[in-house]
Amino acid sequence: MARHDELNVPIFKSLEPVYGAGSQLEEAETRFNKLKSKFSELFGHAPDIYARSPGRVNLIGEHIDYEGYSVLPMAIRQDTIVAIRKVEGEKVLRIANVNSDKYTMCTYPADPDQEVDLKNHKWGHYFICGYKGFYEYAKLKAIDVGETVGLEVVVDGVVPTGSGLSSSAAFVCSSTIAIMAVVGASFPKKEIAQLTCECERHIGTQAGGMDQAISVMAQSGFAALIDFNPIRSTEVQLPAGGTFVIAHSLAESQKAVTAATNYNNRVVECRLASIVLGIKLGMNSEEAIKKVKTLSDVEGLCISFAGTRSSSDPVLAVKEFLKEEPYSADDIEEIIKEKLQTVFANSPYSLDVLRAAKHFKLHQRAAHVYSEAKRVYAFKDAVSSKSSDEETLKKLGELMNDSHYSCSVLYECSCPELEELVKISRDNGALGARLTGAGWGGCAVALVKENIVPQFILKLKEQYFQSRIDKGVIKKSDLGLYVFASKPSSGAAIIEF
Ligand code: NG1
Repeated sequence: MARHDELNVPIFKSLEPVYGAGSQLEEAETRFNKLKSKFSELFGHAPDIYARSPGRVNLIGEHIDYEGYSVLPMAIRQDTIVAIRKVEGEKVLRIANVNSDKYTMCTYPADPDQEVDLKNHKWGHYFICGYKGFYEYAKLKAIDVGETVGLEVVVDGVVPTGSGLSSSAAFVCSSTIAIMAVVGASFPKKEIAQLTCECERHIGTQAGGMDQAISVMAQSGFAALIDFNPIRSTEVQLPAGGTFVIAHSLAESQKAVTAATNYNNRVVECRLASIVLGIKLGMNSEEAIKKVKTLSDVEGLCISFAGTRSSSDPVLAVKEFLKEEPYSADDIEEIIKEKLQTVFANSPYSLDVLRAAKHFKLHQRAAHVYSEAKRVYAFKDAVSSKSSDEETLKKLGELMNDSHYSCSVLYECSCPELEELVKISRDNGALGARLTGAGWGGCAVALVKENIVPQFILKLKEQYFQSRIDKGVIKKSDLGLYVFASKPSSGAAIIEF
């Protein structure tokens, strides 16, 4: 039997297989009805097809997907739905949103070669990422998808934006799958996971593939271990008795806007750390610059070094060969015998990083990546161990706490609000709590014993959210959007009524 990630995205004729029964189904029915009416109101017909893709919460494995390491997220129920209709003979893409007050209609030419105008950020750009990425992939695979056509589109997204829950991946994946479905193309889920990751790079972040992979390949009831190169998803059954509670710090993480100093900066620092390690461990500089792209590329060398100290921990090489003090560009150029501008000449986003950076913290970033990669496997091993659920949950909580410490202190991707939220979570009985997603704002995830979830959420409301309600940051009636318990949900689907 084929692995589930080798199958195509499922096509359903009703909503139950995606949303189950009960209140979630009712909520989904209301959304689809609203989406359909909005579509008719704007375009005068019903859509041809719908595609939906969920957001995700990453349980462990932060900022390591772009270094080639496995991560362990789960899909959440909040998703983005894209309603779409093909308009033959037209060459315009009209992208509207059910929330038209906040997201006004964007129009683009039906041209897959158009550039995404990054200087002028618009919400509709995420659809164009999917559009460009799909046509690039079809071209690469020499698949004839015919003449480009006009598209009418209405989007309904309920994944909170800037929250570290991958609203952007939910939007890019649902857009890409909707475009594929409406032009009659279909690929296995693992190929869509790969291509949607490439898609999102058009928005200007040098992202890894975690968010798209889980959004496309998730299975209801399971978290997933996502491996890269090649991309693959293995289901992970979480122990009974624990629940993940997600809480928004209310600090919005503007990933695309702050890319040069935050997200992409870390990608560049990791590349520099890996080149320097490669050289210190015996590669000549030309070879290292040409061949070494990620810390996983030099892990073997680091482990061999650790072997000389009777260990297999790559962090030993980091401690030995990367100084803790920040490196200046000159320091690094002296080691690698090349100008940084030359190393990154083909990557405009990295050149933006070099212009903005004052120094580079190679030791800390590499120590985070190698130790976090190990924690992902420790998490997976704990889940599949024979220990009691109680012991397993305790171990998972500890690993989450260690991950947060590493993100906060070594990778510096936390912020005061996330620190406060994580502390309050632990003070109120969480077995473990950590920031989730890119950080610098967004959400924290806490592992909580099932029997204390209601009281835990109440405490977060009192101790974190009430003061923000009093200051008018959020409305009390919206609290359910900012703090909620989550079970592993299903991945992308196409819906044809
Ligand atoms: P979010 O939380 O969606 O910003 C980002 C990257 C991931 C991963 C995490 C950090 C995108 C689309 N996603 O996630 O690939 O690197 O940060 O673990 O940029």
